[in-house]
Amino acid sequence: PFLENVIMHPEFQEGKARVSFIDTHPELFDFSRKQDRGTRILRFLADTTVNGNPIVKNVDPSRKFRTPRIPAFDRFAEYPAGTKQRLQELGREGFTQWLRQEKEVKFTDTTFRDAHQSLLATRMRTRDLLAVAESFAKNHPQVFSAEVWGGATFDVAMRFLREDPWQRLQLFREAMPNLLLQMLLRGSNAVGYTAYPDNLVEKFIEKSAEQGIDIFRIFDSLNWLENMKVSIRTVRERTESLAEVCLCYTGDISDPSRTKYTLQYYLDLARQVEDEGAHLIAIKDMAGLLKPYAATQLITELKKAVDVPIHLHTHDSSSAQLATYMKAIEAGVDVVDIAIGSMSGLTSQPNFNTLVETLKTSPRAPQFDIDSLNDFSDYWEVIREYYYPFESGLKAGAADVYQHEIPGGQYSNLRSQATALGLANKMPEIRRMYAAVNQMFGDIVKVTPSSKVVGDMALYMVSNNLTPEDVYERGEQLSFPDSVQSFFRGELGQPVGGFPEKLQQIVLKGEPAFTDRPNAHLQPIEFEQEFEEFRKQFDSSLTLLDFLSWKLYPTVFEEYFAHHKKFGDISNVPTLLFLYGMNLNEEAIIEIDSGKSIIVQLQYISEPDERGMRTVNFILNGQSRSIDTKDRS
Ligand code: 3PY
Ligand code: ZN
Repeated sequence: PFLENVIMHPEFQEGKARVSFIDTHPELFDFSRKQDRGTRILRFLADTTVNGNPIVKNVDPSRKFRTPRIPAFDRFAEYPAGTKQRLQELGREGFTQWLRQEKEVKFTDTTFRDAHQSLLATRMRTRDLLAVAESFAKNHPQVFSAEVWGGATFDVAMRFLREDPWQRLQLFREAMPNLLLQMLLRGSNAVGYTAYPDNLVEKFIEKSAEQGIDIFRIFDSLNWLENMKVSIRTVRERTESLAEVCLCYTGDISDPSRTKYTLQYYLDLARQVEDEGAHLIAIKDMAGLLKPYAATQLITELKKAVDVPIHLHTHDSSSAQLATYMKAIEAGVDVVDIAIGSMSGLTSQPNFNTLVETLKTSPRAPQFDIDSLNDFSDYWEVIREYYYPFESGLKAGAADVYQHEIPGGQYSNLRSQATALGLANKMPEIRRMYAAVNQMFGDIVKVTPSSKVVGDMALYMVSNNLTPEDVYERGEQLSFPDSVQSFFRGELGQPVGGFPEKLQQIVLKGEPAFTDRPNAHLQPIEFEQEFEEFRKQFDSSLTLLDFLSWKLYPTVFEEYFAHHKKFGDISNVPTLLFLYGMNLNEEAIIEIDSGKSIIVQLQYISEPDERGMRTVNFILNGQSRSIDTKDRS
């Protein structure tokens, strides 16, 4: 094993190993750790092959997959300078001034975050995202920013993919040193679904900036500015990054019968957000409700009302949003969010490639190499197929989004929640109930986590055959979902126009509710002491980043940690093996550490014995190895 360690070492392979090499690399003697890693991966492969990956339902064994092609790039070439360097040169104020004066419209690519969150329930693994990150950054340095982190990715990475979310960010930073990296931050809910102590949110922001985030897109799920102030201030004062603050868009400013979220409402909010210190303002149209002519109005008036650049985000659920972008671009929007062709459309962002082509001869046309963009689209088309069990089943844009107002990112999740409750056939009823619940709640802004509250209530009512009248009449006897109770207790903050009092009383049954910031009531974290306790409880090698993961998602982190102990770091197991296990005689090369790989072949699986145990036989680096695995079927 010692010789193997030497030969497999990247310095040795690149011919860089010198006489002192063996002395300066004590890990070469670390045989057991490496073997142990191999064993743990075999354990994972055996378990997944025998029992399937628990995150995958409805496997179609006849599916055929293609091999993805990474668009060509020069691994040894320097990265062309991009917005990252421009921000460093100009500083934050200079940078936003430069942006406002640019004639070309700028593009934020969401392929690495929102697109797969909205199309594939966030299940895309780091490995498949990272495979094209360097190529993308080298081929398309004109991109304004890449959204790579935040939203649901933090939770899903640990909960379902058993990956470390921080590592994903670090890898993106390394692979894209020339582009601004952007994340979605749920204000006082950080990357979670609940309020956290202010000093946890602050530390999270500081560490995220340190690990590579340049733009924090901050929103509050009720558009309650109070909930965003800590985040805005932290980004401004404790980092060099940009605070991009959201106006979440709901309703329809072009419909005079919708009197709650009017043009004036958004202009007032924009001025407040600017006064609070936003470097940029994002219109976060999470459900894709901003219609083309409404975009003309909104962008034109916002450009007059505030001095900061305007960034437009939408979801193409209705399939009308390319038209919205054309109108917004005509009206002077500074940046729009798009996703690579094969990862665009439907509940995801509008199509990057198509927008480049349609703008080609227009005065604000951006300069992108369309052939290369199409190569990236081909890559994603192949990779997307690997994740077919997570598709939402939506086949075309649907105009009923203007009625139900379900965010693109929630759509596919709601369907799987409904399926889990045996309500898969009731999606039309659920969508209609979602709209009815929104009205019962007083017509609220619906985006994570407030959208989850509306979704939970709709599922609860459909599964219990309840109408809104039933809730008002018999509500005292009903016990509502936790998220609904928490919402009415004010734990997400205050909705625009306040809570509907009657329903609040019915849900809370006399319990008191907050009227101020819920975070202010939470005990601050004692970082030094709690971090020490955390290391004692789990492992002394864990870092402050792990501690933050645990503080944000205690149970999810604990499960992730236990999985890691049992199966090791599985982030480099190829995705088809990770999701579907191995076929007999299949061979795979799996990197277990940088530059160190194992070669695994599946040879044989025994019948289960009387305890339900199967023996799974592999060849690992040429040697036979067997793993006993419980068959849980
Ligand atoms: C999230 O919070 O994850 C979102 O994408 C909201 O749109
Ligand atoms: Zn979105």
